[in-house]
Amino acid sequence: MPYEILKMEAAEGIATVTISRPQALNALNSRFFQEMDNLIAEIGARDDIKVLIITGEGKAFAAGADIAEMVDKTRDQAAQFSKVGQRTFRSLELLAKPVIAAVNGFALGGGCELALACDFRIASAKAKFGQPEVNLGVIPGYAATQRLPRLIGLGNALFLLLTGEMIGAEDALRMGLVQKIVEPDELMPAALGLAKTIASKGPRAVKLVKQVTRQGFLMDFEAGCALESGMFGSLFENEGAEGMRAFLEKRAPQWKS
Ligand code: CO8
Repeated sequence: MPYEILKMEAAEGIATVTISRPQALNALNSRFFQEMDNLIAEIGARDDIKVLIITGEGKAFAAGADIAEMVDKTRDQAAQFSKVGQRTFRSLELLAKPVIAAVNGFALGGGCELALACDFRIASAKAKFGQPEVNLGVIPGYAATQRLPRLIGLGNALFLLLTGEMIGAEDALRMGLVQKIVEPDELMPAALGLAKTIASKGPRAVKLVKQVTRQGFLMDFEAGCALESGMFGSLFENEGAEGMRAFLEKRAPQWKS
């Protein structure tokens, strides 16, 4: 299936994917989810891509699920639409490569939920975040009710979910919703800089940090620690040995991808 909404560029180990439906503020429709599924599979299979950046074209990252596509759905169709999106965002979250959301503008509703499924978020000073579903008489359907409290705490999550209020980048930073704010012109250079930093690290260590941290977050503490020890040990059979030896020999490590 050719990509119509998602535009991908890949260079130096970094894939940048731009949601390009600016006439509808990058509202997420069925086609977006089909393309995103294909893209996640493609990036997962490409050894040359170490880090994924997602951003949006124009003044929105994504202004939510496509309201025009949703409006006439029956109860069952709407529940199904929600499940499809949840599955896609979960597979993005489970992708064995770090994913950075470079939030250029409106990240509302499903658009904010997409950002939540990324590993971390950097925001343009112009970015706006919100879960405005209650304004429309609905609730989030792509797991904001689950991810948001885990990420920013129950009080902050319920504030956003219950008021539908749109917040700016500074408030998002204060809540821990974003990790960094930069001037609009600096957004993509900053995202690429962070991606390159991560891509320069031991690739297996990067993969395991994401896996252990994400899995461990949903486990009890002792089980998470046991998972960490096992994965820590596994690195001594390959790149951990190289990284530590390179340090002692005062040279740059030679990673195998
Ligand atoms: N869906 C469809 N079209 C949209 C959406 C959207 N979410 N957002 C904007 N658009 C369209 C507008 O209709 C408009 O189209 P047209 O030019 O044809 O009239 C175009 O984009 C430009 O939008 P505006 O003229 O409204 O631009 P403004 O700069 O004046 O306003 C806003 C920008 C404030 C972002 C405004 O567009 C807005 O409020 N958008 C809707 C935001 C929203 O409510 N998002 C949440 C949607 S619900 C959701 O995401 C639930 C997710 C879970 C679903 C689970 C499956 C069932």
